[in-house]
Amino acid sequence: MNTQDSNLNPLDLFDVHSEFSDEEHMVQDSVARFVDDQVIPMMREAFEQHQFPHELVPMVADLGLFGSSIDGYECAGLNSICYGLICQELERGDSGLRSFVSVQSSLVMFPIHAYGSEEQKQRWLPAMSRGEAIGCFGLTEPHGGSDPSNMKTRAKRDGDDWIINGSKMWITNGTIADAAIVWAMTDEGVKGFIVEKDMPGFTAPEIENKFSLRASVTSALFFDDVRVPAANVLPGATSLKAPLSCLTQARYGIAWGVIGAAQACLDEVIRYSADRILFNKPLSHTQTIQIRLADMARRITTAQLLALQLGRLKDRDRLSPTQVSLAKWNNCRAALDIARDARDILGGSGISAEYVPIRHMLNLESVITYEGTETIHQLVVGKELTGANAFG
Ligand code: TGC
Ligand code: FAD
Repeated sequence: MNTQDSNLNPLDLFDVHSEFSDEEHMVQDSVARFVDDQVIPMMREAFEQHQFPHELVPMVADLGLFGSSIDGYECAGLNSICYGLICQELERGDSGLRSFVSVQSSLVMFPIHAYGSEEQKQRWLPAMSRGEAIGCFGLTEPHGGSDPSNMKTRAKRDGDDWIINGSKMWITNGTIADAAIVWAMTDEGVKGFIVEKDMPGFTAPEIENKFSLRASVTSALFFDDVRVPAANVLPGATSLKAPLSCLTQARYGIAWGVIGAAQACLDEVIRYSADRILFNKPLSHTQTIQIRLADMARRITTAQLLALQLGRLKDRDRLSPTQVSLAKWNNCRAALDIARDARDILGGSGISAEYVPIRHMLNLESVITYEGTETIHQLVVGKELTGANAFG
């Protein structure tokens, strides 16, 4: 944390922290400690090595961060502000780790909890909460992720079973998942299936050579006549609305998470510009740099206040997907712009992994794309304002 003579925290100029309850403070502080002590020291190497840090999984589980919003099934039952703060602190470390937790919590445990049978919940949720089972979420297909209604992966009934054929692309955790929540078109509309890693005909190769989210596993999923028993169909998921409702949960977490990445960049660049002497004075004493730092603080503050209100609406069960779209769009754009500008203020050092902005910047290129691209979220808000659907 940067210290200055003022009482204001440069990373929280509007003291949003004071709005949180004791429980929310406790959750934020414990995740922050974990990120400072365990995550940050290893993330640079994990990113450089293109390796997901598996050793963090039991620690994340011990902190109760998987499925933290779920009540019961060995989950923590925390409120939405707590979930947001968890994402924010994790992403201050690295977007790849936040992605891992987002997928497990919002895209795998959430649909099992919301749409699964009691037997599915008992089988998967406690194991996932303990980090003993890992999940992934397969919605995007190679021909175009923005329009999941044009889904080509198909499931056909065969007696009591279903046979799945098709493929998914860009799937976080795919290669390391024990269970994949797979969305497929059927004669009865879109359904959700729990595909288990050893089911014959199912493969999940890792996508190599990424320049973004290098500490996260991203995979393709292939289904070649995969036979899935009826017991693995999510009974409550009966249309595209089911996977889209999962996206709302994950996008909510991202709107909070990216604030952490932006804070890490601003923190770094405030320190760097104070120490860097150019033309006989610290870089931070120039008007242009101060304007750029002030602009970063403005964007972070706006993002924090948006996220806070979003969380309050969610906890009152009054959240609309349009509000989540606006926040995901605004906060990802803010974080990416901050990371890019922070990289530039560092000059040549900005391209070195010794400083955090370039890693956050590269990660945020994925974060602004996945869970709905910026354009998709702009069009969701446009539809809300005009009543006209510009997607069709
Ligand atoms: P549309 O006709 O608008 O909607 C169909 C039904 O679904 C409802 N709905 C939603 N419900 C909850 N949450 C949402 N976000 C919802 N969006 C729509 C809608 O009300 C309707 O309900 P009903 O009762 O009328 O049937 O559907 P559309 O086909 O026109 O699509 C709209 C569009 C373009 C917004 C949607 O397709 C979309 O969001 N596209 C982007 C796809 C996307 O974001 N994919 C993300 C894949 S997962 C991922 O990226 C994980 S990254 C993981 C990590 O963190 O590492
Ligand atoms: P496309 O849909 O082909 O879009 C290409 C471009 O066209 C974009 O710029 C887009 O904004 C623009 N565009 C689209 N529609 C319009 C329009 N109507 N008007 C104007 N422009 C438009 N998916 C999952 O299902 N599960 C995961 O776990 C997952 N993890 C991911 C992890 C990573 C690292 C990445 C990069 C992606 C992940 N995704 C995942 C996929 C992600 O959701 C998609 O990449 C995203 O939805 C965009 O789909 P696309 O890549 O096919 O791009």
